[in-house]
Amino acid sequence: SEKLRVPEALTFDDVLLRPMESRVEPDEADVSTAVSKNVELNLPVLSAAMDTVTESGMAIGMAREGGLGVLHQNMDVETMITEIERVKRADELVIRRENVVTARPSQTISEVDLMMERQGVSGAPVVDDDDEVLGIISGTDIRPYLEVGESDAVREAMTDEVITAARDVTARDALELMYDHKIERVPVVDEGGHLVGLVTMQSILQRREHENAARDDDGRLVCGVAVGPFESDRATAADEAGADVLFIDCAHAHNLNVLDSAREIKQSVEADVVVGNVGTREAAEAAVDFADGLKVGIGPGSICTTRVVSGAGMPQITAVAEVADVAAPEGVPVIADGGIRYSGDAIKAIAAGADAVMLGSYFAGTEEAPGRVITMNGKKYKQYRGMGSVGAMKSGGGDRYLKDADEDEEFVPEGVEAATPYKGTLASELHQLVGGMRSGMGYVGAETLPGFKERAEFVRVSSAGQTEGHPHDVMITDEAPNYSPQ
Ligand code: RVP
Repeated sequence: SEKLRVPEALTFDDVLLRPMESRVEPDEADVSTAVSKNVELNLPVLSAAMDTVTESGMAIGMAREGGLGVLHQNMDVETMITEIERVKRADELVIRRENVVTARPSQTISEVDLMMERQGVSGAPVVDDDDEVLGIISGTDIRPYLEVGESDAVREAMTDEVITAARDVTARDALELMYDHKIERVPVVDEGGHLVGLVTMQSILQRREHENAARDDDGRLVCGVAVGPFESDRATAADEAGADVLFIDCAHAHNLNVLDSAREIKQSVEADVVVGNVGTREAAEAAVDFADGLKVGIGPGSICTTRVVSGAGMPQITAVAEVADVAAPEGVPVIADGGIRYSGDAIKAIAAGADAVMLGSYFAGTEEAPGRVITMNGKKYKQYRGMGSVGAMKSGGGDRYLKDADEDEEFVPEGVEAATPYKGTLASELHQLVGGMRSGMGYVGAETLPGFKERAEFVRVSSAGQTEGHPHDVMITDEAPNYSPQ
C-alpha cells in the first residue's frame, strides 16, 4: 500500500559527526550565534520556558554566561513583568533612583550609619526634598564622628563637592571619574542636578566578571519570555517590560489559528518573535515570512509524552534539518528544542542546521532552577515536570486552557512530573555542555558555528555502533561530570 511507503526520520542516536581534517583547537572555536533575527548570543544555548527551569534566577545566570533564559508562562502578568525587570536590571551600570539608598542633610550620623549597615551599602548620596544632590556621605566620612559626634547632622560630615555624571555615562567614563577623584560611587543627575541614579565601583566590577554576557544595546542582560499563542495582552506587557525575544509557546504551531495570532503579535511588538514549535518543512514554510526565529521540537522532550499520547511527532535530527532547509535561505535562525541529553546531541543539532539549542532537563537540576530539592535514598534531586503535565497545567496552564476543568480526569496530559539529579551551579553545567560542543567543532574542523553547520557531515549509526559509542564492558567506578548512563 502507498500508506506504507513511509519516509525515514532520524534522531540524535541515529547519527554521528564524521571526523574531518582540522587545525581547530576547541578552546579557540567561536560559539557565538544568532538566536533570532536581531538578537545575538555568545553561547548557542537557551534554557527552556518551564516552571521548573526558567525564572529570573536562571535567566540572569544564562545571560551572564552568554546564553538566553526564556521565562515560563505559568505566572500572572504582574509577576511576569517583575521577573523581566529583575533580569533587565541585574547587571545595570546605573542603579536606578528607586533602588538608590539616600540620606537627608538633617538626619543624624547614627541614623545614617544604621541605615547604611541595614541596606548593605557603604555610602549614600545626600538629597533635599526635591531630590537635588547636596553631597555624598560614606563610611569614611562618618568614622571620625562615631562615639563623639553621633548626634551631629549629616550635613556636617558629608562631602559637599560631589562629582556627578550625566545619564548617558559609560562604564569607562565612570571609572575614569572614580580614578581621578579616588572615589567609589558617582551619583547620576539630570540637567537640574536631581538624582536619577548611581554608578558604583562594585557594579562596574561585577559586570567585568561576566565579560561574555549576552547584553542588549544598552548593556542590559538579554531576556526571553514565553507567551501563549492567543495571549496578545501578555505579549504586549512582556514587550513593554523589556523582553528581547518573545517565544510563542505552543506544542503545534502549524495550527493555522496559532499562526494567525502569532502574526498579529509580531506586528504589535518591538521584541523579536520566535514561533514554535514546528517540526516539518511545511510548518516552517507557513511561518518563515514573519517569524524572527523558528523553534523545532515535536515530542523529543525528556518529560514529554506527546508522541505516545497523540501518536504524532518527528525525530529531532530530521525535524531540525527540514526546518533549517526552509529557514536558513531566508536568514531566519532555528532553535532545536528538547531531547538533548549530552553535549554531543547539542552539537549534532547544530550540524543538522540549528543555530542554537534549548534544554530543560539538562538545567533543571542546577541551583538556578526554581524546582524544589527532594532527597530520595540519601541522594538529592530537583523536581522537573513537563508544562503539559497534570501538575503544571493545574498551577497556571490550567487557569488559561481549562477554565471549566475541576477534576483531574478532565486533563489529557502530554507530559510527566519527574525528578532529576541535583547538579550544582549552572555555570559548571554550561561549561561541560559548551566544552563538548567546542570539541565537536574541533573534530569537524570548523572555527565558527555557521562554518560548522556548512561543513559538518553525518554518518548513520547502527544499534551496534551506538553501543560501541557508550562506555561498554566496564563497570563505571567514578562519575564523570559530563556522562551518566541513561
Ligand atoms: P528536555 O531538554 O529534553 O528536557 O526538553 C525540554 C523541552 O520539552 C521544552 O523546551 C519543551 O519544548 C518541551 N516540553 C515542555 N513540557 C513538555 C510537556 O509537558 N510535554 N514538553
